[in-house]
Amino acid sequence: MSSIRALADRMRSGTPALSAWCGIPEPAVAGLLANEGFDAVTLDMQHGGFDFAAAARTIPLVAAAGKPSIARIPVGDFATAARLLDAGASAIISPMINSAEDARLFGGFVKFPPLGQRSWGPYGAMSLAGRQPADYLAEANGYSLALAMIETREALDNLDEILAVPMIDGIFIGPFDLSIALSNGASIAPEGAEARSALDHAFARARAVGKFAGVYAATGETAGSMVRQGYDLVAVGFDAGFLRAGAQATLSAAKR
Ligand code: 3PY
Ligand code: MG
Repeated sequence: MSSIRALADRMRSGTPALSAWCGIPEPAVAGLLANEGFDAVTLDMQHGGFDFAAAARTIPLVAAAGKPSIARIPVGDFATAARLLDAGASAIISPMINSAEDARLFGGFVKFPPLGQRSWGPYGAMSLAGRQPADYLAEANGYSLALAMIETREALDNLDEILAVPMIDGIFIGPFDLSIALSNGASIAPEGAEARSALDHAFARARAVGKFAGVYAATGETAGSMVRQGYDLVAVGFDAGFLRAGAQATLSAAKR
């Protein structure tokens, strides 16, 4: 099985995926994390330093470790979603999807006709998947996942309509932005009661219609509780945080 389709296959079989989260636009960093026990690596082009060229260089290195890559695109940059899939990404996380119209525009770049309007040119992806054009065209919509980020009040209000868009495979909840939105900018409390009840609501709505539910978790403990709750995809921590935590633990042991 190629690493490209491993993410969709895993989540469809009901086995949750734990993803590392990378913002340092250096393929070696994502490659190192891919060789750890993560099931996938997410490359962040919204708040992380990845541009398309860095992501396209990173995806084959993650695949060399047998792992699928997920990419989060910048807000509204839907054309880049298709280029990342061409380069071999398995899923695209699109931030700030607030309406069914946003979801349709996004999904149209992820799925080939008849579902969407993705244009042909998956040369990196076909090589990584070991597929010929006809096979890839027949299969790609099934394993190129469109995940719509739910992280605003408007997105919560329009959640069922977003979930009903056929090109959308699932949602990915952003607890940080959601907590800022729900408190009208007063606080950032991704673990707070208001954010947790919104998360539970979004999770339940995705489940009710048989679509994937993903979420970002800042810590391993939170990620564990999300996995136990039944989320299909949990992205945890971030590369710079792993570096800092490792450096601080090592130095404090050395200075003890
Ligand atoms: C959020 O929590 O807002 C996110 O975007 C997580 O990455
Ligand atoms: Mg966010």
